[in-house]
Amino acid sequence: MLKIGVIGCGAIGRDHIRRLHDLVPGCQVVACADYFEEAAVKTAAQYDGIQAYKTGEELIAAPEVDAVVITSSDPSHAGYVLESLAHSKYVFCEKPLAQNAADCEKIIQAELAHGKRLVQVGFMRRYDRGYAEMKRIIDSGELGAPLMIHACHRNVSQPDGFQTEMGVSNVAIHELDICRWLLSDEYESGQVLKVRQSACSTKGYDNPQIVLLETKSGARIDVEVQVADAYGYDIQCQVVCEKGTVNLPDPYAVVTRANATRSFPILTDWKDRFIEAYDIELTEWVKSLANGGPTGPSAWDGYAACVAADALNRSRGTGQFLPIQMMDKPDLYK
Ligand code: ISE
Repeated sequence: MLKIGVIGCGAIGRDHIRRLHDLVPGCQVVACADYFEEAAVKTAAQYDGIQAYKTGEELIAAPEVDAVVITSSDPSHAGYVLESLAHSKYVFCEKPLAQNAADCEKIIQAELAHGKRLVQVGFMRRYDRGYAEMKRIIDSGELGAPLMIHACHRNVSQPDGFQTEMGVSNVAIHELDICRWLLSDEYESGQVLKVRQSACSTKGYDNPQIVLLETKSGARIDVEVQVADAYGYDIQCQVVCEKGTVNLPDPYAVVTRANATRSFPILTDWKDRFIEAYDIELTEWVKSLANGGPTGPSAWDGYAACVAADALNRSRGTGQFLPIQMMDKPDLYK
């Protein structure tokens, strides 16, 4: 039985604790911690056998914790991952792995020093059945080479404190991972553009933005990013190949016909949109640790997304595509 400690008792932290407690076989949540201690105490009180710790560091050091799940705020991720590695513990870190590529490099170096993979990054879209089927079709070659991706990522709202850069580093980071995964390709260059701004968006950050990327093989990607005031949580992705296209399916929704109208609901919460992907992701993660170590998205994948995010955020306002340059891939990740 894998004993897990969860750092971060916000929305996704509580959701993962519920999932690990109710659904995922072979594990037990034994500890939680949060920057706001009351949040950890309140969460722990809802379950038998979960102890609230004052700090993430104490939780990581606790002897009963075999593996750490990090769902705290983005700026705290890298520090907790490094601390988990210092204690030789398996660690699952929600996206993004770090705030920038330099911190991801530190994580990679620390993991390399162990000589084995200990880190998995929460790029859960790879476990979504729609994306997985798209990848199967692209990889089969039946549609020829992929040439372009048109994607959009529309959110209803963001918490206070949201900033323009997070439209890339926190939101479009999902596309930065899934596009390189779908195409089995790396990025060559990228640019982020501000477009006509929505009059509904009055919180001081750019909304919408468009992310443009070119891959090593010359494929082009455009991602529309809306972080607030969209009509729902709407994720779309179309891959254009030489002989046809593949589209991400909409989530399951019942169609109502009434009042001369055909309609179906659109989800508003990202945790619901990808609920099945999260379930599969954590189930597979726990299973993989029993079988010798994580097999899902690695520290390298976390790094690749952050290298692209850094370049994109640097490009804002320059009117230029900037190079996306990664270090050589260590053997551990090949
Ligand atoms: C959130 O952290 C996610 O992962 C969602 O997928 C994304 O749409 C949202 O904007 C993020 O804040």
